[in-house]
Amino acid sequence: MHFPKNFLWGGAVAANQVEGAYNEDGKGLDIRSIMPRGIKGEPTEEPTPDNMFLEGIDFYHRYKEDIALFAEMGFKVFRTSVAWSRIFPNGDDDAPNEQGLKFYDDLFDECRKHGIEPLVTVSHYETPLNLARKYDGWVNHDLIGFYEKFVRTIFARYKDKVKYWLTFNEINSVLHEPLMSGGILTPKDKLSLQDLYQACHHELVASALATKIAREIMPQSKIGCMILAMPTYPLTPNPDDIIKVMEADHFNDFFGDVHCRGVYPGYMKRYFCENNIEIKFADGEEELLRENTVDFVSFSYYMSICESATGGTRGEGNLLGGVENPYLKKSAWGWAIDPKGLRYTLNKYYDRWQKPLFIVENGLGAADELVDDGQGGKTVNDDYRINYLNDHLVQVDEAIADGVPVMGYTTWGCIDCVSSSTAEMKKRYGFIYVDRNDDGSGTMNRYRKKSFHWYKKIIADNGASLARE
Ligand code: BGP
Repeated sequence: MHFPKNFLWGGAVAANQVEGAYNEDGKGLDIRSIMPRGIKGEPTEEPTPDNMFLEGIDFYHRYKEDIALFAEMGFKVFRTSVAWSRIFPNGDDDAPNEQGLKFYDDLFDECRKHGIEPLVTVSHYETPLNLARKYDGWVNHDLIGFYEKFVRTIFARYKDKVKYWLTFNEINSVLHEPLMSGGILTPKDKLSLQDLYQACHHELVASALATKIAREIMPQSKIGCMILAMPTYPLTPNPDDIIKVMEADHFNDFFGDVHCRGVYPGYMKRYFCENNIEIKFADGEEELLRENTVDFVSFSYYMSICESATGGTRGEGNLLGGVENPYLKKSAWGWAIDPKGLRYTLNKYYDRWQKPLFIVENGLGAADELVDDGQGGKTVNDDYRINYLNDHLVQVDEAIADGVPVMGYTTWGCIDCVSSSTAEMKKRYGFIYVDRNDDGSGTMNRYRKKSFHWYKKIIADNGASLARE
């Protein structure tokens, strides 16, 4: 195996999917408070009792127990986010909420106590609801100022506790899910391309600004962008399919290109021109983008898709969707399982951007069954999850052997949490089972799954015991 000695093994969650305590200690509402069906249903006017995000898995009160379990597995790194509305309840408040700041002080201290390095996403699908209602989220240029205030506050506060930061979760997803990703309340079918791409511009500028501020406040820090990676394959060798793939890739690579090169690529200028989109750059924004490119590129990887110029069956799946690949099996939620696509992505991204890469999400969402473990306790025999993770990690190893610098790997939902797209508890990713059900029942007790013990071993021997075919 080729994993470097200092490889950052760990797991990932996001505040809105685990913390719960949605209105405690001065927290304001965020867009999740009105998304009881995730992206599969209409937002509600106000929070409703069937909304699983409101209580999450009660991580807010149980984080010590959970971090102890991560430490037991040997985590070197734990990725979570700072809930913006815990710090600035309305997003546009004058002063931060001290109780919110204190919570993350304690959380990061707890990680450090166990020798776990926090990896923190500044904005992970949890824009304060007031910013969505009053400003239509990132469509409005003012969001840059509110975000700037948020990052200055948390960078100054946690500069000695957090070294690794990500500016926006899956920044490219705003093109597909404007509310979840960009806090944009205007329905997607009514949102103009002009406003959508202007919102992207505002996020890109805010990301560069965060990078600049991080370098001023904490020169030792490492700042990354975060991209939803979904390799696109041509359905056939027809050159029309190849061009279709190239164009589909451009809409995702655009975000990495700006983050790594500091300028808008020519293909986007062409697209803007042909679609009467005129991106408004405020004074200084061009320099800001150029001078503040990222230290590393992080991404989520779950599946690949195909594209075709002439149709094909469009499959279920992760936010971007695409044409089904006849060579791949799918998860119970319709996501195509493609470990080799991860090696391909790592190579492609490194060839393109020449920056260290960090896989900050990967995993299998499945409906687990809690059973007796034969020793008086309970467990889940999740061999399917072990196989999925094993096969993906073998491909990470292959990419490292190809010469790609990979900083680390954090599995998604290392403890069961509320699904981002469907708002279900039933879709579980964790090494740790949480007794919580979609009807609101359950004790919230935690149980180690079979994969818990498997991952512990993989971390302990730095991947040496991964199974090769
Ligand atoms: C990504 C998000 C995560 C996450 C994951 C799995 O898009 O960054 O927040 O939840 O996908 O998706 P889901 O929870 O919908 O299965």
